[in-house]
Formats: sequence, structure tokens, C-alpha cells
Amino acid sequence: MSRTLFVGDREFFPGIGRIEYEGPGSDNPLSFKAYDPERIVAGKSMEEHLRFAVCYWHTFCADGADPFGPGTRQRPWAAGNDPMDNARSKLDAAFEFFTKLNVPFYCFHDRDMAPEGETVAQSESNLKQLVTLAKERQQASGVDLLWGTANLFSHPRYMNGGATNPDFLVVAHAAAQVKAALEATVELGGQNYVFWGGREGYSCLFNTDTKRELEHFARFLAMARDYGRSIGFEGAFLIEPKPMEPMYHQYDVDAQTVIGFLRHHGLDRDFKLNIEANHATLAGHSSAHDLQMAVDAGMLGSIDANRGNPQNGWDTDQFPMDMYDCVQNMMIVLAAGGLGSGGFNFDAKVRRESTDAEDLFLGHIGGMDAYARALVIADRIVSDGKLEAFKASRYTSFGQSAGRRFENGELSLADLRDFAAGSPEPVQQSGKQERVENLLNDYMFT
Ligand code: XLS
Ligand code: NI
Ligand code: NI
Repeated sequence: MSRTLFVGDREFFPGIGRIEYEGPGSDNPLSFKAYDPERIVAGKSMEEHLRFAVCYWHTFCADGADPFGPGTRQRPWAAGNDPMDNARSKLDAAFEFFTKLNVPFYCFHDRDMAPEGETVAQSESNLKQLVTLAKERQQASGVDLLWGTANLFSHPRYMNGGATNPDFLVVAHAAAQVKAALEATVELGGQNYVFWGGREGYSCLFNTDTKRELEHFARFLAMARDYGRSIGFEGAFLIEPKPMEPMYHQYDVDAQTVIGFLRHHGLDRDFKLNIEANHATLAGHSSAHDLQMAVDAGMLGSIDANRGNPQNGWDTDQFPMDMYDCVQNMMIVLAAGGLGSGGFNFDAKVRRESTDAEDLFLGHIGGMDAYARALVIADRIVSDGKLEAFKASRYTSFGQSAGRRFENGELSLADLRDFAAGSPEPVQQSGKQERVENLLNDYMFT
């Protein structure tokens, strides 16, 4: 099917056509070297495995501004005087970008798509107008919504939090935004709805009742779930853990913290996790660790694909290029049977010094090729089964007699004592980390 690449007579990325798979031999930087959407790997096409999404905020709202200087990029869709006109131009630019890049999905915050109004009602109306247009663009382009979310962290009213704000009126404003963002997500057929607790946390324990704030948070999430289900949202609610930045302490620290919180409050049937690589590293983990914890709990929902900078502790949101990380992440996703209704959302931005419009494409092309290569390598590893077999071999003692009875809950602490007392000293078993790491390199480079 041939699609028009942009709407009307305004082309925002002139000189760039549809990005095609040209293979590893191509020297065209605006082509895919590895991502071939139709290529079948482990029984599914690359497009179905990877379910790539572009994020609205970094790609169409950010202009390169940082705390030390203003934006460095000209964004033609933001050049007008009327915020609603700009929002409509931005939507057209976004759909032109999605179509040219050939991604199946996108993600957005309410305020990325439509500007905040003077009142709650006006903000709702602004969003509704843009959602109507977005629905038309989705139908014309075939691009779908992976997830929607509400920005409960930019407006100054949220400086002390959204759902966990000590002021009930601010909590009510947060609820108004989530209600409208859920309606927008349902209207656009969004497959998931995300909560990232940007300012759900605190900076000083002397002025914060953490127990009360966390109870408010759980109540708020339950209300959002109930409202979402009542208007026909059937997708997954996702929490995106992050330990800090902007708040000093954020409540959704990492995967295991969020899993415990959701289970404690009985939210684990409707909520899963959206794991962002750079957030896991901020928490002192690897992205593979947080993904594995989510998979083990049966709660992996989706992935924000990016990477941090190993030399500092910020959320630098760089495009994923580190092949060791990508391969490990893909091994976990493949072994878990895929992402279901989740996807790989590029929560990533080009550097402040990358000022050409083309750089937005190059960043995404690099990330898509990195994960396509990782998929092929991970499939080799997972289907070969050597690593998995070695892992399983370390636990064989639990498959037999007393070990099995222990796993079945049939033994007491005293039984274990007697087993130890009646057996010889354990034979030393090497963990063979060097052997398994060497094996990974063999798979990656041969
Ligand atoms: C910020 C988060 C944010 C969420 C969506 O660090 O990654 O972009 O993904 O609110
Ligand atoms: Ni982030
Ligand atoms: Ni994110």
C-alpha cells in the first residue's frame, strides 16, 4: 500500500523520503541496515517482535534547551503565535515523521499534543480537538497509539507532586488530567496507559508524611483504573519506575519496589511495568536486571528504549546503541515470549549539538537497527539453549529428593538441619561466569 508521506502542502522534513531497509551493504545513512520489518525471526516478523514507537515529547517538543542555555534547534511547527495552531502543525509534523520512519506506533503526554488552557475545561477542550485530528491522522497513516499518559510534573502547581501532593486541590487537578488523558487514550485506541511518577516523591523527610502520600497514590491509581475500565479501556496500566530526577526521592524507585507496592495494594491484576533502561541504571541496576524482575513477577508491560551515559548519573535519554545491553534485553524479552501489547518506545533524544532535522531520523534509525541486530543475536542464543541449559544445571539438586520436597514446601527448618547434618560437605561448584560471558561474545561476533 502506498501512503502519502505528509498531509496537505506543508512538508516538515523535505528531502527525506520513506526510510527503507537497504541491508548491511548500503552506505545510505538514511536507510535501515538491519531492521527489515518483514524479516521473520523466531516465527514472527521483526515489526511484530519489536513494535517500535516514537515519543512525541523528545522528538517534537524538545528543542535542545538545557539548564545552561536555550534551545538550539529550529522547529518549524512551533514557529507560529497561536499555541493551538502550533499544536496542529506539530501533529502533522509528527505523523509525517512516523510515516517516513515507518514505525507502527507512537506515545504521547496530554500536554505534548495540546497546550494547557486557562481552566480545566479549556485544557480538556484543547486536548479533545487535537485528539479528533490525531484520530484522522492515525486512520490515514495506519500508525497506532502504543500508550498515552498525563504530564503531572511540568506545571508549577505540581512542584510538590501530582497524586502525592500534600494539597488535595492539586491532587484533584492531577485527577482531572488523568481522566482526560484516559479518555484520549481510549478514543485513539491506545493499547496501554502509563504512569510515570515524575514528581511523586519528596525532597525532605522533615516536611513529608510519606505513609499518607503513598496511600493517596494507591487510591489515585485505583480510581484511574476504575474510571479507565468504566469507559472501555481494556489495555494494561503501566507504572514506569525511576528512582530520582526531578525529585530527590521518587516513590517508584525500581521494578522490585513497584511490584511490591502494586501487590500490597491489590493493583497487580491491572498494572504492569514500563521499564526504561536509563531509569534502571539511575537506580544502580542494569536495564536487564529490571526487565528480569518484571518478567519474573509476570508484570513486564513495555519498554522505554534508551541508554544513559556511563560516566554520569543523569537521565540523558540517549538512543540505545550499546549492543551488550540491547542483546541482554532482547534475550529476556524473547525468553519471556515477547512484549504482548507493549513495545519498544524510543524515550530518547538527539544531543543538543545535533541540530539538523535529519538527526531526528538518524537517532531513531540507529536505535531500530541496534534492536533488530539484537533480536537476531538473541534468537541465536535463546534457540541454541546452551546458556539456559547451563543456568538450569546449577539448580539440579532442587529437582531431586529433599531439594524437590523443599521447593514443594514439605520440609521444615529442622528437616533442613538434619539433611545438612547427615550429608557430606557440599562439593564446590564453579559459577563459570567467564565461560558464559565468553559464550556471549562468541554468539555476538561469529
Ligand atoms: C522521564 C520519563 C518520561 C515517561 C513518560 O524520565 O521517562 O518521559 O516515559 O512520562
Ligand atoms: Ni526517562
Ligand atoms: Ni520514559
